Amino acid sequence: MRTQVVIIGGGPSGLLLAQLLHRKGIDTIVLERKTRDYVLGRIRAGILEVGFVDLMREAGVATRLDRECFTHDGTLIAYGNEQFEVNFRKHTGTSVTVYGQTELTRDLYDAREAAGAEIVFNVEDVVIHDAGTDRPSVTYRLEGNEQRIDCDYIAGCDGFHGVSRQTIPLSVRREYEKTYPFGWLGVLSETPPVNEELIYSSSERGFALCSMRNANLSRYYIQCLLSDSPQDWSDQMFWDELRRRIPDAAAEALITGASIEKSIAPLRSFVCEPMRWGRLFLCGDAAHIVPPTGAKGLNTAASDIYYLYHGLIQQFEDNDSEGLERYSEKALARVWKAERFSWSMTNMLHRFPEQSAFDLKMQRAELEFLRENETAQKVFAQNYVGLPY
Ligand code: RFL
Ligand code: PHB
Repeated sequence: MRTQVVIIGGGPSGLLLAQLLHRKGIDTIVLERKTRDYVLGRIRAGILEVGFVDLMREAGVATRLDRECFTHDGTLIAYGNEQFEVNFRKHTGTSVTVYGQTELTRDLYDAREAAGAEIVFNVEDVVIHDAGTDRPSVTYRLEGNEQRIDCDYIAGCDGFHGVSRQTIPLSVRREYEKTYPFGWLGVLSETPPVNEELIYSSSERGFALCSMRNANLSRYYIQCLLSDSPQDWSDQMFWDELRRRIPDAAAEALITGASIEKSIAPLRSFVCEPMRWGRLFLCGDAAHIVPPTGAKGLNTAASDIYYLYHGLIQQFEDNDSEGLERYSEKALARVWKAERFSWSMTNMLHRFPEQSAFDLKMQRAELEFLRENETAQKVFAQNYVGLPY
């Protein structure tokens, strides 16, 4: 088999790139290790920056998103019983979009199927060959048979545990990592959201977040121990703990119900440099991870896709390799700023096991400064809605 671009990973990064390239007449084959239902069963991101929404529109897959999304002009930040709003529109003239990763992935799968373009599910043993040469290829096993695709370029969109990053030799690859001593326990429930805007809440008992997917689907998170498992938390325990960590008015307004999904995610910051090796380009979680506090994971994947998409167009349409050569540098410049914002928001809002009384005072001073200072709010808002590409 032969194609122009092999895309490893059928998550949002891989599918978005595939759809954008398809619209420009560039052939791709997407290889996905799992099934479509498995990928759509993962409940993850919910907040999209304007850059992401623009790419969905450019890919021609934003009809349902534009119809069903919520637009949020600000977010609430709470500590103890205090709360304040950071207004994005006032400070940046823009807003963020609430639309679940599950829904946008479904839209991308539907578009790929409607276009009759290829996604190979259930692939095993994917191996990248000769990425450092002009003739790369990818082999994999499907139902026990070895397959091979020759191609011009490879996009490694296979998430944190994929094979693409590991293909970059250790002599070239540099990895930066920070793990946090806690996780997030998330619950999805068919209940109306507690508030119109998200509430990021720092409490003595740990962090909590009130988010949503639609008018009757809420997403809540609480900071938990890394040793916890979702089975340790009954629905009742979860709702009781959430109520203790959010301001009284929200706790009273909270409508609870049966959880339809409950999972724990560890928090990690991670960056791999470079993001390109020869004809292999890493995108999204394959190259970098942020703690979810700033809602930046999926949005940073989108900026990678933007740079790679434009680099590939420049190469295929104008035979100009400048965009591809500068891919890693451009993507990383934006990634590190999203890493910094996610790290600082995580530090500001969570309880850490070894925190001293002094550390707690520092957190409180930072929250009060943000509440009182318009310039600090503007900086927060600029980062939250997304830095320019
Ligand atoms: P994904 O989604 O992990 O997809 C990678 C795909 O590659 C497949 N794969 C392979 N396929 C073929 N061969 C192999 N060897 C393969 N190995 C793996 C996998 O099966 C999978 O289908 O990566 P991608 O596409 O880069 O997308 C990244 C996003 O999923 C991620 O950054 C976000 O979910 C992060 N995130 C959030 N991001 C936001 O921008 N806003 C948010 O509000 C937000 N909330 C979150 C989040 C992540 C969370 N968790 C669970 C980590 C909330 C949470 C709780
Ligand atoms: C979500 O709705 O899943 C969500 C929202 C904001 C975040 C993280 C997750 O910062």
